[in-house]
Amino acid sequence: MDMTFRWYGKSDKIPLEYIRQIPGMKGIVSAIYDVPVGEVWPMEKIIDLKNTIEASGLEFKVVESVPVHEDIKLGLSTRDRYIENYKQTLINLGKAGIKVVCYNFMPVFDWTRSQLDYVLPDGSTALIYDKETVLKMDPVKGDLSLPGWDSSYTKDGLKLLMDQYENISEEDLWNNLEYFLKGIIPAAEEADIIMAIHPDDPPWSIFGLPRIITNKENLERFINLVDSPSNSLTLCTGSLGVSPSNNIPELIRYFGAKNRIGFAHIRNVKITGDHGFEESAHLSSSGSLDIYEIVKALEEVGFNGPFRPDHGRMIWGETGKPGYGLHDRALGAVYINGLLEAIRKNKK
Ligand code: DNO
Repeated sequence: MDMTFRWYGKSDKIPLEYIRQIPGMKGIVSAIYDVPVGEVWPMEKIIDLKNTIEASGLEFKVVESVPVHEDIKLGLSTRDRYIENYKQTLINLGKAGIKVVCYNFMPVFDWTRSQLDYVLPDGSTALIYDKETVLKMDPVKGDLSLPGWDSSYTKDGLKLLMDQYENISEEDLWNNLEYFLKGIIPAAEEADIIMAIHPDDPPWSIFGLPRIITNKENLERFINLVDSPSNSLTLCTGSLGVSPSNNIPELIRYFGAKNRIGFAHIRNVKITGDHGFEESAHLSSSGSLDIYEIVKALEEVGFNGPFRPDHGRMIWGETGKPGYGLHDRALGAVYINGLLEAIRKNKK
């Protein structure tokens, strides 16, 4: 298991040098943010990013994400051009030595929360999700926008896009995902890249849009769409873990034994009610997930891919990208190091 850290490129206020100082840190998870969704990532930009990362003594381990154009998710006739572009991006990434690409297939919106700076009793702030608040949120009205969302849409553009999804059922989305995978997985295999789909976050429908990468049954359906180790999962403990029916250590053992976990995101969450949660510190006792059992399952199943400590709270006065400050993610990293050391020594 290789410890990695997400870094948002040169505009990230956390310097690579600081990330390198986290004990056990091996690599960076990053992406190119200035190529429009659907276009090919040019080789020069990929190499430039790789060189910047390597100059700090870290490896460029994972791309998170190469976004999937909405025309592909909608199954429009224009999708073939975007699929060809996606394949070319994978070929370019393969040439640069990238081994894992994380992506998602959530219509329109990536991860969604009702509040980004909820104050916890200890004074730290965290991302939370409250069902009633989200039910009242309307992304098409007002200035609602979350950090994980594509901000390139105008309100009218967003409305048009959401209208297009009115006729898309979950089954349609499955068909469109299958079409996409059948197009890109052969290119990923050729490029020696593992495509690791990120679960929907949260793993249920929001704003009336379908979401399908949500639970064990659907993850199983997903890996069977194209039976190849290049068609794998990002096992995100916090995304799947907010559904009490998702038993994370069991999912790790099940999909790990099939060699279909390409990447892992380790984060804790505290379930606060029906479709409600707070993101907590990584420590097991801070949330609803047993991080010890999660790390143990990854070890026992022989997972040897990259993982990253995921979303942290904002602590010690830090400001920055919600979920992606330095301090709490670094605390998560050292906690996971401690768990790994203890688990490994106990095995002997
Ligand atoms: C949230 C992230 C997601 C993830 C994408 C993958 O913090 O885990 O935004 O990067 O869903 O495509």
